[in-house]
Amino acid sequence: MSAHAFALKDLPTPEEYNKRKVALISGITGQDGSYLTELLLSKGYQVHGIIRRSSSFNTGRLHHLYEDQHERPNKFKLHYGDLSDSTNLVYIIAQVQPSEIYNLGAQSHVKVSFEMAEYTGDVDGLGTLRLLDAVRTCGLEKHVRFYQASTSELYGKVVETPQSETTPFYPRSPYGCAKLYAYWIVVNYREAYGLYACNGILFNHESPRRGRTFVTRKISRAVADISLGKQACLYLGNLDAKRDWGHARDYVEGMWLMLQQPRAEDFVLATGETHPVREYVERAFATVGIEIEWSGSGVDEQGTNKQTGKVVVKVDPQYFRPAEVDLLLGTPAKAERLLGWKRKVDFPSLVKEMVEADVKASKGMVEDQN
Ligand code: NDP
Ligand code: GDR
Repeated sequence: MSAHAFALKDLPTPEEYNKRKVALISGITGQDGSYLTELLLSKGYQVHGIIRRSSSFNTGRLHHLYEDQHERPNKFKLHYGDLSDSTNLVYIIAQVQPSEIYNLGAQSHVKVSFEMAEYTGDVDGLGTLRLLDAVRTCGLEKHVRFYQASTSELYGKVVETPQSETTPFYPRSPYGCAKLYAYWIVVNYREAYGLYACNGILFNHESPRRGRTFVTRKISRAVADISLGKQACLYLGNLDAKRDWGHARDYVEGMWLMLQQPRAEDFVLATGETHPVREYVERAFATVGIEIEWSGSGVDEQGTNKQTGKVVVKVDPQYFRPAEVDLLLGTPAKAERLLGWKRKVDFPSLVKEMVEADVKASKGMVEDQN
């Protein structure tokens, strides 16, 4: 039992405690938070989430689950909080007494992190420390299992491929540097205090719920709007960057598996394939039968080349980053071997699902999932 003043009293043994299946998720309103909530509810967990107070609506991805909350108030609950507020984190953990914590909350946009470097460091780096310390303050370090949303952005500049759990890190953005701190503080708390804490080093994962400013969703939305005559051109940044793209639903399953093992370890989740941004664009337009041309001349106000009739995709340097991660390609071998994890959705199916969902949303046939 911890010597901290706020330690909870009369806790059962860690084994007994873990049988309670109570999860706390930071970043529950994000892409991964919504899929993870669905998964945990389906497994019988009581799910608690930390949401930020916002003047605009920020629970759209949870809407379908939130309605159910009224029918099953003991299964799903949201708490106001922020990773920059230690007192609030201690209060939430003391109240919820979670058996599993998933730290998904972050300023997660790499390009934005160059503009908000200190904030990103505070939330993504120190925020992780605050959550870990809140666990200790409540005396739960031997009871809670902790998942940290680590990232392939840790690899940054290419040292070797495929990137694995043993590949050295070389982050290339304030976001990557903040996540590097978070990665190591998780390892440190595991070694120093015996906390069951895992880093999931996840490569890019996408879905129809992906934030609209990330490249895959920006493209799928533009393709939908262009196909319906609502948008003319598509402007992008670096088309040559290569990413290892999987589906978010597959990846949250891996997060959960990491917390069900006999001992805490770090795992890569990836597909083992890499594709340039350019290829995503080509596949996405092909899904709706539109032929494209790169940076063509003689473009009319509809964004079409008058001679060829093709839709033009242009490069706008405003989307370039001060330092780029050129190539990400991971190996999921360890996760496949030890967790029995396997991604189900391949790259062509992912692109197709995202474009089709955005076409439906753009037509107003379904509610936009974000
Ligand atoms: P999103 O950007 O969709 O979601 C981020 C979540 O963090 C949102 O719920 C957001 O709240 C919340 N958040 C932001 N700032 C704070 C703060 N100060 N305090 C508390 N919560 C905050 O990200 P994803 O779902 O895609 O990713 C989840 C996690 O996994 C992130 O940590 C990300 O960095 C990491 N990751 C993501 C990968 C991917 O490809 N998706 C790959 C590897 C790692 P709000 O809705 O109010 O903005
Ligand atoms: P990334 O995702 O930086 O890999 O981080 P993003 O989709 O933003 O960029 C992927 C690649 O596409 C290039 N790109 C563009 N990117 C954006 N956003 N907008 C554009 O117009 C554009 N044009 C080209 C980028 O330069 C980049 O090379 C994501 C986030 O989810 C992180 O939180 C997570 O840790 C990593 O994935 C793994």
